[in-house]
Amino acid sequence: MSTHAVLNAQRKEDCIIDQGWSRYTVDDHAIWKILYTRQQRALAGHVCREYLDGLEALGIDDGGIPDFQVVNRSLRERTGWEVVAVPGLIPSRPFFEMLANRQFPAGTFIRTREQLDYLEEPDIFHDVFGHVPLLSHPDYANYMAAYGRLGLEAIARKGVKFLARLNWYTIEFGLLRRPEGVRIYGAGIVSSFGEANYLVGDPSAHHVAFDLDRVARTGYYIDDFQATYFVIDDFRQLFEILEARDFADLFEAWRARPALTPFDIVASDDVLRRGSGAYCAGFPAT
Ligand code: HBI
Ligand code: FE
Repeated sequence: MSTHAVLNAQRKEDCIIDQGWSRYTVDDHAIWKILYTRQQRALAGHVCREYLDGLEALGIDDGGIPDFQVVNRSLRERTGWEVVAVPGLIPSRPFFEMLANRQFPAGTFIRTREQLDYLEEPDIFHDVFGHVPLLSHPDYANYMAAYGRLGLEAIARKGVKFLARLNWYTIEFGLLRRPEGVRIYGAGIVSSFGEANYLVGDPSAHHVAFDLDRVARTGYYIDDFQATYFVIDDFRQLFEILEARDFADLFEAWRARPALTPFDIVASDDVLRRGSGAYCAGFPAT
């Protein structure tokens, strides 16, 4: 199945390919090891305990690119999730349908040595090192499936833009509040050397307590570090918030409110840290 065909696929079955684990080269595995080792150093003391437990439970380590079949044996047992191989970004409908069915779509290619710090499309390191470990945590696993169900509703109600924001500020760049300080859970931070160091060391960004309606109206820059990070208390909170809301009135309510930029702070915000705002170069918000 060529990538082009996948881009037009509307059924999730048409997007799934074979990972072809035996085809990875020694250099592919060496690039995984470089990325893994570097991120473990950047994340030490700042990533949430649940993520580290997931890495260990699924046997994801610095030994090389994980074999989805091996990962899935542990993952299915724990939360019923499985990792399925796709050629890259897939259309929203099969994407949400997969999540609703506890299937996580992961790319199979790994970035080159020249792309260690940034690449456009999510590669297997972003998808598997960044996203997969937390799928072994029951509450997070439930949230991801609920997110997929809400995504299918969003397509029907022309609200995918709001789901993209919810994805961005939780699944990709979310933080957890802990007594000892915030802890990282978002895959976009976990898998990025630059953003992990920025999050840990730079005072520019705001930290605001998560609020579903607030996140749904907040735009984001796809190729810049975050000007605001949203902070949850625990994964159960995320799941229960989605489950508690009636989808029908949700999209109407979100459409009625004007969008915010990532820089904004509004009166209703529970601001945990007001950032210095010095950093962000600012790209057009989405
Ligand atoms: N496809 N493989 C893949 N991975 C994603 O994260 C992804 C996608 N397609 C659509 C999509 N994300 C977005 O629509 C959501 O993030 C909202
Ligand atoms: Fe991602």
